[in-house]
Amino acid sequence: MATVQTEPGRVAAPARRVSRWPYAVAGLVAALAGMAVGHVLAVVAFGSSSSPVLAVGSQVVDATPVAVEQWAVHTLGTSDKPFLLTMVALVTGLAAAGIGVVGRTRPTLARLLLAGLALVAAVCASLRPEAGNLPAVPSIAAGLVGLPVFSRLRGRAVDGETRGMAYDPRMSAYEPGTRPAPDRRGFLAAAGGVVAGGVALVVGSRLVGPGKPRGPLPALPAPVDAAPALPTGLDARVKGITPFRTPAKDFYRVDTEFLVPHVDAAGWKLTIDGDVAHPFSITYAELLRMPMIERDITLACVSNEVNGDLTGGARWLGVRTKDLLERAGVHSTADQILSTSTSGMTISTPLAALLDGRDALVAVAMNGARLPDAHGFPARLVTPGLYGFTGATKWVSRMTATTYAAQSAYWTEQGWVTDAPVKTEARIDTPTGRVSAGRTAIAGVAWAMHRGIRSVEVRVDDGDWQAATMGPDAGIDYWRQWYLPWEATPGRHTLVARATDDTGAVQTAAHADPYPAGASGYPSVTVTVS
Ligand SMILES: Nc1nc2c(c(=O)[nH]1)N[C@H]1C(S)=C(S)[C@@H](COP(=O)(O)O)O[C@H]1N2
Ligand SMILES: [Mo]
Repeated sequence: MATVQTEPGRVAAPARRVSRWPYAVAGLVAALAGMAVGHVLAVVAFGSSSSPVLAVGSQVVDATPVAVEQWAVHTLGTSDKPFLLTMVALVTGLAAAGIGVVGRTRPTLARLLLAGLALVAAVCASLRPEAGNLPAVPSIAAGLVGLPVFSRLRGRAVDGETRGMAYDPRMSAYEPGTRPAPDRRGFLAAAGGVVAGGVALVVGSRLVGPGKPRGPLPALPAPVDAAPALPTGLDARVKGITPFRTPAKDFYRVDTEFLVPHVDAAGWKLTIDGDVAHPFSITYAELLRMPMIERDITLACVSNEVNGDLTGGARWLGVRTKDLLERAGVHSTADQILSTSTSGMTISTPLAALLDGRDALVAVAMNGARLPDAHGFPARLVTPGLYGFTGATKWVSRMTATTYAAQSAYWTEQGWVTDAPVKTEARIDTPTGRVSAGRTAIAGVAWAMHRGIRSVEVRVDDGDWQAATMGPDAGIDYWRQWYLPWEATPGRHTLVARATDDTGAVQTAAHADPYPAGASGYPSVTVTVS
């Protein structure tokens, strides 16, 4: 029970229960309305990175300790971004609800605090490396919309509360004697209307949204050096095995972007600069006129846990990275290429890996089609043998020859290694969980990009290592499928695998976490046979 304090000499109103919910709702709805308007304004006019929610979320990601980010990638996979956005909206909404309750008795303080939330978003948006012009505008608009929404809803909440009460100066929405009739329905209608309007705005902006019209694009060229037909894999013969080639739609995705960038190829350029004799820029059409090669290359993410699924094999079409670097004339002082994406992401690649003759590409197509937006349209790096975070910059727009001493990339700042050859790993795809007794197959893939896979062995419980049957070999930069027929007997069994690369080295049994140089250790699964 709360009593209403009154001025000395006034008759105290009968004590009664005061509901704080309408004030919380007022704060929450005001924040939602502001975030919706700010988001829509950002997406349609100022660049999505200036959306208040996205800007705060991006700043949170950048400030997140690596361990937490690792956890997020593994626990949530690529849904870590929608999750983070929801969290930002939720935390902001909760904070605003709390501010709304404060506003019951201290409306000015509440308005200042709400303005403070908008200010935080404005600062975050302005700090984004990919910020366009006037990045603070959507956040300021969020505040300009949120504050009056809050004042109106708070006014209605006060109406509802002050029915039959003595005038309380702290609840001073109205002068004594001028209070209108309480209006609970009006309050709910107003709050509901604001929420519905916000939803309509966000949904509407999705429809007209960021999909910039892409004019007719120049056709993809035929490769001057085509890849041989990919041999038929074990896909049809072994149930549950990873397909030999990963369709683009199933290809794992790892990046720091909230919204997949939609790059307008007509306005895109790739610039090669830094410690070079002849810096230059080329357009998409010019890039497509350069000689292209086609290669089957497997990509792996350094964040992939042992037996994890952050790997994929695809056919890439692209210009040799080396051709571009040679045209620019990289000075011998450089030791890295710092590549930058259209949204300001930076990735370091050891220069040596780009010049040593491997099929490092600036790729424009994947599995015979233009790169999907999620995988880097209009162009990305693909560097066989290096984890994606050092060799596979998507939406690449600049490649700067420099040194590790002079400039460091996003993940280098977070303590990940800079020289990151992919570790030899086998993965067990099947069986998992429960299987019925009888003949089945233990199967999976193994990779050791740029060394190649020679063999895989499997051990059941404490038995001997048994040689698996190997699938076709599509070159040292591509993974291999393998399987071992198995007579499964009832009970619990532990299956372990290990791969040997083409140099004859067996993968290490030593466990390592993904951070900072990639996971290692034998993959192991426990199955129940019945
Ligand atoms: N611009 C940009 N490129 C990027 C990243 C990124 O965050 N931004 N992530 C890298 C990482 S960690 C990996 S593993 C690969 C993944 O490529 P994919 O999403 O096409 O599978 O992209 C790399 N290229
Ligand atoms: Mo990665």
